Amino acid sequence: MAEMGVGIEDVVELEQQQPYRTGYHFQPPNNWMNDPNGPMYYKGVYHLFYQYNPRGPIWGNIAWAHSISYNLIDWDHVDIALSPTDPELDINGCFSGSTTLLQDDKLAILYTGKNCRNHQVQNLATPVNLSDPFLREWTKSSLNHMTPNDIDPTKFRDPTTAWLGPDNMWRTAIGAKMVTGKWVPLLYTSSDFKHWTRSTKTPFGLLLENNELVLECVDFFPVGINSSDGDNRYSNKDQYKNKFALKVSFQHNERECYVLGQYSPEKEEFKAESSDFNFRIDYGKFYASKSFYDPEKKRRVIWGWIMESESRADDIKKGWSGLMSFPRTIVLSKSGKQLVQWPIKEIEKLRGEEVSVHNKELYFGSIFEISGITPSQADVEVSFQIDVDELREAEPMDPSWVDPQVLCDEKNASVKGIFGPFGLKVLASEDLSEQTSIFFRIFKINDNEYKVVIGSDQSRSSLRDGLNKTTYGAFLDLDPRLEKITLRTLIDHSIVESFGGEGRSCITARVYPKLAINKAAHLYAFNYGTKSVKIFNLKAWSVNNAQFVTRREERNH
Ligand code: DQQ
Repeated sequence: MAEMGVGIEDVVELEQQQPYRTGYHFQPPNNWMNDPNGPMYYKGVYHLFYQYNPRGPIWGNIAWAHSISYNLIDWDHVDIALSPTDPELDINGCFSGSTTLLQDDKLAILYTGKNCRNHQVQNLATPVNLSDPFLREWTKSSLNHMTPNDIDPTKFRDPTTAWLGPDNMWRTAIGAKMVTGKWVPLLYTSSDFKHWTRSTKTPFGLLLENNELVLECVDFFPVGINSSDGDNRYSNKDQYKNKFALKVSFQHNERECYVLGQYSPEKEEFKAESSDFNFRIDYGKFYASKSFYDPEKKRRVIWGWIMESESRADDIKKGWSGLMSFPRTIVLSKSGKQLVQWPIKEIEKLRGEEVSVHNKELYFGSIFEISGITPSQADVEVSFQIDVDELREAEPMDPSWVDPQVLCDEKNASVKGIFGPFGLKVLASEDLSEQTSIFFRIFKINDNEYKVVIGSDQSRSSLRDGLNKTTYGAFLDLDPRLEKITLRTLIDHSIVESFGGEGRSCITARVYPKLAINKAAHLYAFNYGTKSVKIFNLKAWSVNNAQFVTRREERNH
C-alpha cells in the first residue's frame, strides 16, 4: 500500500515482498489480528474494533485495536481502545465482545477479560469523552458478579450486543462451558447495564442441550427481507415481529453456523426452525463473525475474520497474520428459509476499468480469459445459463452425498462432469499451474428436482508446499430450471470471497500464489462439463486500493 513519501519503486518492491497484503480488504499495518469486535456506527463515524497483538504476528497480548471510517472502505487506525492492564479484569487479555447503543445516546462495550487467575470475566467499558468524534479513550469497570459457580470459570466468553425487551430490561448472551461439560449461551439481564443477573431461562438451551463443542462469539439479531428489519436498537420495539438469527462459532472446525427462529422476549423463548444449526454464514475461511445495525444506511452489516492457512513461521516472516472479510449486508432470503449476504454497495466507489461479456458459449474444455482489468484486485459478477431441456441428462445425485465439502473435494474442478464444473478460475498463472477455481455442478435428484453445489477448489492455488489447500463446498438453494446460476467473486491478492446464487451460499478462500501475483495473475471463465453452458452476462471491474492510514504508534516485537 502506498504511504506518503514512498516512491513507485518502493511500492513495486513492497508488492513483490508482500504479495499477500490486500488492496481493499481491511487489515492492520502489521502484527496479529483475529475476531472483529463491536463494530458500530455512532454519530457519523463507523468504528471497528478487533482482537490484536500489538507486539507481534502471533496470537498473544490480546488488545482491542480500534479503527474508524466514514464509509466502511477507507480506515484510520487510531489508538488501541482496550489493553490488558488490570489484574482483576483483563491482565491476560481483552477478549471478544460487543458494543451496544444505550438510551440517551450513551455507549457501552461488553467484553471478556482474562484475569490474573486466568478466569474469563465480563467487563464493561464506556467512552471517556462522548464528544470525541473518534471515541479514542475508554474506561473499564468490572462486571465480575456475572460469573456463576456452575460454569468452568476459564471458559465463559464473548458477550453479544445487548437487546432491550418490552420490560425495559437489557439482555446479553454469553457462551459458557457448564460444569456438566456442555457449552451453551447463557442469558443475562440488567436494568442499568451495570448489574447483571443470570436469567433462569435459557432460550437457546434446547437447541444446544447436548453440545460439548467449544462455542464462541454468539451473535443474535433480527432479520427480515428488508434490510431495515435488521434493526435491533433499543428504540425499535417492532424488531420482535421479525425472525431472529442465532449464530455461533464452533471452534473445533472453525465454522460459523446459524439457525433462524422466532424469539419472544415476553416468554424468553427462541423457537428455532431446525433442531440443529442448519446453515453456515460462510463455507470457507471465515470465523468469529460479528454483525451490527447501520442506522445511516438502514442495513445490518457482518464481518468475519479471515485467518491464515500458512504456517506460524510464515506469519513471523511476513510480520502479520489475519485479515477481515469485506463488509457484507445480511438479510433474509425472499424464500424466508435462510440468510443472504452481499458486499456492501460502497465497493462501487473503488471500481476502475470495467469489462463485460455477453452470450458467450463455453463448450466442454473451454477456458476463456477475461482481460482488461487487474485480475489480482477485482470484482466479478457473472450469470451462467444452461439448456434446461437437457437437464434431465444431469449426473444423478447420490443420496450419500450429504456433505457438500466432501463432495466438492472428491469432484473438484479438475473432475470432468456433465453440467459442470463450470465457473471462474482466479489468481491463475498464465500456464494455469496455479489457479483457484470457483465452480458449480448440477445433479439430478429426479426429473423435477435438481441439486446445485458451489465449490472453491484451492488444490492448485499455489505451487508452494505445506499450505492448507482444502476444497470447500456448499449446496445452493437454487432451481436451475427457474433461475440463472450467478456468482459474485471479490479477488484481493490472497483472498477470494465468493457469493453464489445472489449470496445464498458464500465461500471465502485464503490463497498464496507464487506465480499468479500482481500483474502476473489472470482471470478465466471455464467449463469442464460435457454440456456446454453460456456466460449470459459477465461484468468485471478492477478494484482500486482503499485508503488505510495509521494514527497510532506501532511497536514491533
Ligand atoms: N477469540 C477471542 C475469544 C474468542 C475467540 C480471543 C474466537 O474471545 O472466543 O482472541 O476466535
